[in-house]
Amino acid sequence: MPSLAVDGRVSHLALVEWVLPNGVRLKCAVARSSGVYTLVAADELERDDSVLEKAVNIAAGLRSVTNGKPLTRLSRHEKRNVVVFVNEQCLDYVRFVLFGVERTGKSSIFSLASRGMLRPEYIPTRRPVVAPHFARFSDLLEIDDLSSTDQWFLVANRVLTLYDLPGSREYWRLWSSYLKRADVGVLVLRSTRRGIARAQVVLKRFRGQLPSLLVAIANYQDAADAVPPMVIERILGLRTYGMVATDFDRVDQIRDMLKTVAITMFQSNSVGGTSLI
Ligand SMILES: Nc1nc2c(ncn2[C@@H]2O[C@H](COP(=O)(O)OP(=O)(O)OP(=O)(O)O)[C@@H](O)[C@H]2O)c(=O)[nH]1
Ligand SMILES: [Mg+2]
Repeated sequence: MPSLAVDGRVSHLALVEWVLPNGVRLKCAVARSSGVYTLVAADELERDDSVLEKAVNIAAGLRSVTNGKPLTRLSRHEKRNVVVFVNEQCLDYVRFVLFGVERTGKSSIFSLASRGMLRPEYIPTRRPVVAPHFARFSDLLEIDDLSSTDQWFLVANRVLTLYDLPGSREYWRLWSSYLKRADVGVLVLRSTRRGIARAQVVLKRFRGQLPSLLVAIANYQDAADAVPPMVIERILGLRTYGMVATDFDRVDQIRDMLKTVAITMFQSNSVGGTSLI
């Protein structure tokens, strides 16, 4: 395949597809800059331009990260910088934002999903929190086979990030900036008539600022007067999942729900994730 000048210094030389002995199909882009070749492998669903762009960006930036030194001569610290740089260029993220009025169980859901733990007591959230911490996934590039790595935040080779916002009205002005950048908005509500009414107020107030993919979690399904998720789904007009965020046995359920929604999103965008090999 002929090389194509991208910015005068970097050229992407090839985009090839190959099949591993285990039958997995990969798509690889090779880019060259200052005599250094960069190969980025992605799964077959990823768009060609996305794989090429990653290879070109890494090739273009690598020299400044390594100060022109060969990779074999880098110190531990410099190698770390390379890993961080490549991660940033390669990883695709799916950003979930939990929002909803106070005391609906957002932080309890956040804790269950991200730490696999219950929150011992109610502490009102005062600033947005995100999981996983960067350090948790910055080593992913060193894993040979990501598909065999079972982490709650990995789905189809993408990193799922979960944001927990403070629910009290005084913090609502903060929400817009998070909701605007969200891939998936998760409206958390109590499954009572009053909880539904309060969720409707939120939906109305933030209309026009919500991400196109929006789901609801009907929490407090253990309440005596809990309205079933299917009924809430019809009232709100949103795909709704039932939850009891104080039930430790729901860890897998909440994690599966996040992954299912993320996969639905990829399918509707028909974009695959980058394979970090
Ligand atoms: N019974 C029951 N209690 C729950 C459930 N989910 C959360 N709680 C309790 O509800 C209270 C509020 O939970 P949080 O997760 O802190 O609520 P929040 O939405 O993060 O609240 P803010 O940070 O103020 O916005 C805590 O005492 C939780 O233990 C549930 O499904 N059932
Ligand atoms: Mg909270």
